[in-house]
Amino acid sequence: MVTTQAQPLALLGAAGSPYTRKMLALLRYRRIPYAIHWGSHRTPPAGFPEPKVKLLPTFYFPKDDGYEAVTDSTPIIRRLEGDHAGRSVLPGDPVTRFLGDLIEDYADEWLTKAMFHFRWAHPADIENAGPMLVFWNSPVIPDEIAGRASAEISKRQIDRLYVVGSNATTAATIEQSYERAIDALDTVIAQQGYVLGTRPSAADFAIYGQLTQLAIIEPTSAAITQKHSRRVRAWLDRVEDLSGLEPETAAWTHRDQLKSMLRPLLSEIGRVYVPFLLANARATMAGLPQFETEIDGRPWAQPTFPYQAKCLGWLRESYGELSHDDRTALDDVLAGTGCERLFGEV
Ligand SMILES: N[C@@H](CCC(=O)N[C@@H](CS)C(=O)NCC(=O)O)C(=O)O
Repeated sequence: MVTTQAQPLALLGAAGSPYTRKMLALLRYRRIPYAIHWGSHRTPPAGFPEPKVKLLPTFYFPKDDGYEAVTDSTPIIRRLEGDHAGRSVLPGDPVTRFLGDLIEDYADEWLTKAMFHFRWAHPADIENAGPMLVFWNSPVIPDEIAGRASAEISKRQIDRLYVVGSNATTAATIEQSYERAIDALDTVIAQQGYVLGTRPSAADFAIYGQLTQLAIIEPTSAAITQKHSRRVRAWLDRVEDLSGLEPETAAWTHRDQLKSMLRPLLSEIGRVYVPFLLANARATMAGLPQFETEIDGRPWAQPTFPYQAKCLGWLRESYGELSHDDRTALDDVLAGTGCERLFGEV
C-alpha cells in the first residue's frame, strides 16, 4: 500500500540508532512521506503491533486490517523500491548494484563495530553516550532518574561490547580500520560526491547512518573524523536531507570507472570485513559459539554471529546470479582488493 501525506509511513526509531538515521535520510531523499515515533525497541508506540525481532527502526507498513511491523533496513529499502517509483537508490547495472550491496553490508555490519566500540570503549565517550541515550528517549525525564537510567544503560551496553568483537585484542584493529575508512570515503566523495556516482545509493545511506554517530556524537571518533576529513564530516550534513537532489541530472559511476574509483574503499573492505565474514561463516558452519582468526595482521576473537554468515550467503547468491560477462567485469573490479576471496573457499 502506497503511503501518502494523509497516511504517512510510520516507523519507530531513535536518534542514536544508526539504522534509524540511515532510513530517515533515505526516506527524505526518496520523498516518501513518513512519521517517526521516537522511542525504544522495547516499547512500540500505542496502536502498532510488535515485530518478530524487536529492533530499531521498526517500520509499520499499512495493510487492509491494520499494520505489519517489519525490521531490518536492507530488505526494507528493497521493498520501498517496489512500493514507490522513481529516485531509486539501487543502480541498474548489475555490477554496480553488487558493489553497492557489498558496501552497504560493510557499513551495516563492520562500521557498526566501530560505532559500538567508540561509543562504549573509552571513558570520555561513555560519559557522553549514557545521558544522550536517556535524553534521546525522553527530554522531560528528571535529572535524578536520568542519572540512574544512564548508569544502567551504560553498564548493559559495556557488558555487550564483546558481542560485536570489541575487546582489548581487537581495539587497535577497529580504530585503525575506522581511520582508513574515512580516508577511503574522502577519496571517492572528492571525485564524484557519492560512493557510486553523482547520485546517492543505499550504500551512501548505510555509511551515513553509522557516521551520524561515529563522526558527530562520540567525542573520540568525531575528533578522528575531523582530523582526517572535514569533507566527510560536512558531507554528512548534506546527506541528512537530499530531498532537493534531482537524480535525472546525475549519474551512476560508469562501469569502466568503478575499478579506479572504488579501489581504496574496496581494499579496506577486503582487508578487514572479508576475513571477518569468512571466519564467522566457518565458525557458524562448525556450530562454534565463538571464533578466533587474524584480521589486519592481528589476532581477532569474538562470538559467532549467525546473521552475518547469512550476509555472506546473500552476497555469494547475488554473485552466482550474475551473467558471465557481468561476473567477469565484477571480478576485474575486485581483483587484488581482498574482496575476491568472498567467492572462494570458506
Ligand atoms: N540489521 C538491522 C539492525 C538493526 C539494529 O541492530 N538496531 C539496533 C539499534 S541501532 C537495535 O535495535 N538494537 C536493540 C538490541 O540490540 O537489543 C537493520 O539493518 O535494521
